[in-house]
Amino acid sequence: MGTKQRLSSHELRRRRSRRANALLLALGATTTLIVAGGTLLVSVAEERTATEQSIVAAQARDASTSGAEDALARLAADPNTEGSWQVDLGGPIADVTVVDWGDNGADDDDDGAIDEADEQDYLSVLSIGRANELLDGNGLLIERRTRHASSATEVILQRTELDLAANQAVYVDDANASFKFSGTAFLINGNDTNLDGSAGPNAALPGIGTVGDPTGISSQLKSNQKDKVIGLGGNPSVATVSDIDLSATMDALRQIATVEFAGPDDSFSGELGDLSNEVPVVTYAKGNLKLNGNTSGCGVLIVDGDIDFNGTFDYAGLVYVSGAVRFNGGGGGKNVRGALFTLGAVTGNDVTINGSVALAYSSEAIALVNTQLSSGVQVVSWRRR
Ligand SMILES: [Ca+2]
Ligand SMILES: [Ca+2]
Repeated sequence: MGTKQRLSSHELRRRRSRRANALLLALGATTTLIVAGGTLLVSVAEERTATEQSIVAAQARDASTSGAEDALARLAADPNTEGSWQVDLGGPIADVTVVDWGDNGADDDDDGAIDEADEQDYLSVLSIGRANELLDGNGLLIERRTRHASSATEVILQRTELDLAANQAVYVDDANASFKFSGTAFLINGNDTNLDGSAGPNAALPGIGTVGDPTGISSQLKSNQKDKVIGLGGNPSVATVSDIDLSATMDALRQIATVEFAGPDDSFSGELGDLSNEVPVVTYAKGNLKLNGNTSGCGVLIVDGDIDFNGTFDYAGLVYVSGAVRFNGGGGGKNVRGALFTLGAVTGNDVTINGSVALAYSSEAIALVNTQLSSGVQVVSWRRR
């Protein structure tokens, strides 16, 4: 007889049942782990999607900001920048549009009037940054990847007007300047004169203004020439005026010039701005300039050198010269309404006035330049939407 323990049928059933429970428990645990693992995989995938989407959204926002900054850089270089262009940011792009509120046929400030005076000094920049979106030439969506985004930046800007002023018709930075006045066909006039030749609204200024003692200049006029410099104080109207930092003024103005002569010696005849339609431009000559034939213009003329007025010259605005000013005889009348400023020549006469020359202070000409030319733009508001 064996000694093997015999188990009762009851005991056998009990043991089997316990093993089954353990197996079930084990199975249960595995299932839980599998379910948990599945949830984990799903949430990692969702997180990656969200991260990718937020990267794409950030790319679109950055592109939109870069586009607006590009517009501001262009406007700083030329305050008259308008139109649409695209900035490629190596993948993301920005579609940039600059609109001048003054002539766009829209009521931009929402006051019921279109392109009225209030809108004239404003412009807006709209920059739409796009990431993973491809547009055709007409701005229509061609292709969009699964993860894509766009973002718009709107900037409202105000043009800053020029603030040029004159305290005399002709300013000479050096009281010891040497003049060559020839004949009696000239008139330097400090009385405010309108563009049509009629009397302007402002009080009279000196015909010639300088820093320091003015007698050095007035003594260079012959007795029959003294009444050819008229204006405040009279006969001749040469007076001390406040010092102007002419170099700094010229330096600032040449930044906004839209017509340039490269130098060192240029000759020109024609139009420098539109005098008859009163459309001013800023002209900068980077050296000596000879104006020949028939020349007319309106705006600001900056000459970093000597200027020779030959031929006929008719100008409304402000003329700044760092060297000698020579109105040479013959070839027709020379007419400047506004103001003329000179630092004086390095050698020779500083100012030569020969022939039919009329230089008059004109508050109308100066106002025309100040209101129609802008020195730049300033940001009024910047928002992303
Ligand atoms: Ca408008
Ligand atoms: Ca309006």
